[in-house]
Amino acid sequence: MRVDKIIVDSLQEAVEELRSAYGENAQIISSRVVKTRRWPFLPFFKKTQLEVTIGIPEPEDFKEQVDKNSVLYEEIERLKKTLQEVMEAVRLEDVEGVKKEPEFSEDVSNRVVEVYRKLTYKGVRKEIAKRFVEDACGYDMELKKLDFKEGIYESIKESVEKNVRIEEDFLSITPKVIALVGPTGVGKTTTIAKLAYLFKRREKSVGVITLDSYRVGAVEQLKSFVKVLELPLKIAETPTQFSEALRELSEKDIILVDTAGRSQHDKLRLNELKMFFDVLDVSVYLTLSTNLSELVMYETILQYGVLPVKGLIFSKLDETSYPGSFLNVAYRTQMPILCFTTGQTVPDDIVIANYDFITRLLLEEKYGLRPAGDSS
Ligand SMILES: Nc1nc2c(ncn2[C@@H]2O[C@H](COP(=O)(O)OP(=O)(O)OP(=O)(O)O)[C@@H](O)[C@H]2O)c(=O)[nH]1
Ligand SMILES: [Mg+2]
Repeated sequence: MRVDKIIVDSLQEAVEELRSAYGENAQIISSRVVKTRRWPFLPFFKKTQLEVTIGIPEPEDFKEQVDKNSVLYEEIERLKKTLQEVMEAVRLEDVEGVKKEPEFSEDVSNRVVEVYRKLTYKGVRKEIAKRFVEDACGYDMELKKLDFKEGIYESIKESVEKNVRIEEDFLSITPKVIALVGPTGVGKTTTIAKLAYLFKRREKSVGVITLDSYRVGAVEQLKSFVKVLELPLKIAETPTQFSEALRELSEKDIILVDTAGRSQHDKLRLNELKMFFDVLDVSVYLTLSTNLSELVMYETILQYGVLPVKGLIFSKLDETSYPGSFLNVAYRTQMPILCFTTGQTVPDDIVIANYDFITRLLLEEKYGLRPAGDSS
């Protein structure tokens, strides 16, 4: 990819100029305000303009990775359509409330009703809770009702396995490059540190790259983590520097990539990130804080759909009273969950997604926040 700079009056102008000269694949990497002379011979009359850094892809850069990502993007497009409808339904439900309990297809046993209520109490939407308990049931000839096929825990776990996707064997499969993206302050950097520790404990070699050199203190925060773990850290500000850093760390089993938090509404900054991930083979995970409302989580997934997001991380589970909302999102999007984070402590407060943990989270009064990381 070739990186260039242009001076324009507005971002709109930059986008138009870029598209007409280089087509859809050219992207804006960053922009800054500059003062330019209105007339070269009169130094005092200055005009405020934008200096925009643009990336012009070379054809060979894109081909392979875009082919790979196109399947992912097709999935994301399908998901976006479903999410629009889901969001409308959730909005209505939140505003008007659902007056009626969904009807079960058959009469159900008392313990099924009890578990159904527990799930809804934890924030699982009624129709989703119904689906989860029904999938865990069979018809009991003696009771002449629907009842759990086995014990409550085993039955619900089976249902969770059927309805929720997780990244299986995440800690074992290497080599790979994993990038965490998401809104500001959701816990990306802390999660990178926790993941680095888990991989290291499994005797994998780990390198870290940060694309976050904007926020004051961001690099220092990461430096303090990697220093303790004795890991190499590279800082990349442009896609070219990023591919250079990846090359330098190519001997590692795992490369973890931290990014700057970006509001889901900031399209320009999201498109900057796209430049980094469309060209190189990176597994991108979107981090969502579970204390966000479910609607905001859907909205964030929609807006982050400009990136090849492969799966989700649910952070700050310790801060939510309704852990069920993550289940609604995971069920409705069918995006695989990579991990949960459960507190501020590095490296302990992380759980690599596993069906046992999710089932306990749904059924137990107070879920066990530890041990978990490495239970897979
Ligand atoms: N309660 C709780 N706090 C967390 C968790 N994970 C991270 N935090 C805290 O959230 C704050 C932000 O964490 P960071 O890791 O810096 O978040 P970030 O997404 O990298 O933030 P930006 O880079 O600014 O976008 C810190 O105070 C963390 O200690 C968690 O699972 N639970
Ligand atoms: Mg950060």
